[in-house]
Amino acid sequence: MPDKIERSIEELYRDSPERADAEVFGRETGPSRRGFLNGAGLAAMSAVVGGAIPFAANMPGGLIPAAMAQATPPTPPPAKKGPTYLNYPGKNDRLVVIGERPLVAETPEHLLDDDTTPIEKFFIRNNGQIPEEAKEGDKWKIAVDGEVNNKLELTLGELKSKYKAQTRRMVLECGGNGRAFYSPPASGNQWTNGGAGCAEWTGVRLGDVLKAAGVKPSGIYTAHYSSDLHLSGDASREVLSRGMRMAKAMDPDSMIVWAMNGQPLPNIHGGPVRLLIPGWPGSLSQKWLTKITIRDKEHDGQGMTGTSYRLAIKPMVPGDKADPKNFRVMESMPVRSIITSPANGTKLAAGSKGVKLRGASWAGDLTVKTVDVSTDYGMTWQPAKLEKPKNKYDWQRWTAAVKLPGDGYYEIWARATDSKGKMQPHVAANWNPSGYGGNPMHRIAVLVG
Ligand SMILES: Nc1nc2c(c(=O)[nH]1)N[C@H]1C(S)=C(S)[C@@H](COP(=O)(O)O)O[C@H]1N2
Ligand SMILES: [Mo]
Repeated sequence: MPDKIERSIEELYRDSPERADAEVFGRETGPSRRGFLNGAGLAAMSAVVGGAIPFAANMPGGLIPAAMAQATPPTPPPAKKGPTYLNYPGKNDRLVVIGERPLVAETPEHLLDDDTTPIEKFFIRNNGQIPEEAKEGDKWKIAVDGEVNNKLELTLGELKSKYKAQTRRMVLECGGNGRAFYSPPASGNQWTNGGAGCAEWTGVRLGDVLKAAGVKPSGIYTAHYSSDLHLSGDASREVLSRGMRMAKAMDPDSMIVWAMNGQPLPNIHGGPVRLLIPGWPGSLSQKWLTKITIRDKEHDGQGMTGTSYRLAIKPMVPGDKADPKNFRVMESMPVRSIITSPANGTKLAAGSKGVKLRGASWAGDLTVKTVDVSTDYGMTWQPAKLEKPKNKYDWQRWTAAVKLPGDGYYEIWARATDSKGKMQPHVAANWNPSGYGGNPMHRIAVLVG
């Protein structure tokens, strides 16, 4: 057995984590009980992760070591060899492409180490074609119609001159962020934690514009429209058209924005003008915004029906068929924390006795109460120093210093707890077919020596 393990354990973990786990930890005592990581299993695991494992005794069975888990999200076989990096004007060449058509790219956690995410590092999510850049942005037209007393048609120039502008640093996060952590795999873009970023957005309150339009009492829901084309090129097919309850539209931080980090909003991020609806799935933040229709019922546009941006009300058996009646529209995003420094896979000099950590955390509509970190597979935890958000919906940066008792392989885990006491789970929970709400603790691998 030892020879076989050493030859194939890495491949095994990529192809069949369950089998690899059984071989390393042993399953002789039955499927629900694991052996200890010792002898041949420990040697094989150490060979794969590249060092002795000081806390091996705490390593949970079924755990794909962080050293290999992050680089290869559990996509169905054949597993990808390595990431494809983005090549796009103005974008960092270490963003990871998770879809080419439409273009989707995520930001590895260690590139989210800035307090404000630079545009070049900000994730990209398209559902359709990327439009040509608008030549005269201020002439761009936005309409407001539906259940309103005064239909509006405004140019971006008028929006800028007639309404009061504000700037907020706020997280934009894809509804599917964390989807790659689901098992069995959930369908959709396999985001790890990088479908999120935190930028300074400048624009006006959506609520001010809706007030000017005079929403009728019957107007209870928004519907968002844009000019991007369906991948098929068929102009009659919607790419994405989502909406929200009026209360969220009237939130003073729900905005129509034209600038990002003080720059005119780049075309790839929806320029010249988009919605920015913080705390809720990114799909509400319509790019290339052309129209908002106020409706007297929940919107039913592209991305509103079936299991799209919907969560299971009652827990379902992972992998099971969905019953449409068991779903509701996803609203606030769940609590999440990421370690932004060091990067996953960092090697520290032999004899290093500890490492300083930096990270970020956020919690949809809520704030983060605590972030804790562990170096011993969750046996013990220590609190991180957590900063206050700059304004509502900003992320909260955190720092911690942890001790590493000897040379070898470590996993550093981070978990956040939101202001209502909900904590990130060990594994992605509440499985749903389209994989929303996956927010397990972030784990990185660090090798000393
Ligand atoms: N018009 C339009 N708006 C859109 C999308 C799109 O495909 N078309 N994608 C949405 C989704 S799913 C997300 S997560 C965010 C991503 O914004 P970004 O590409 O600026 O990061 O934009 C949203 N707005
Ligand atoms: Mo998204």
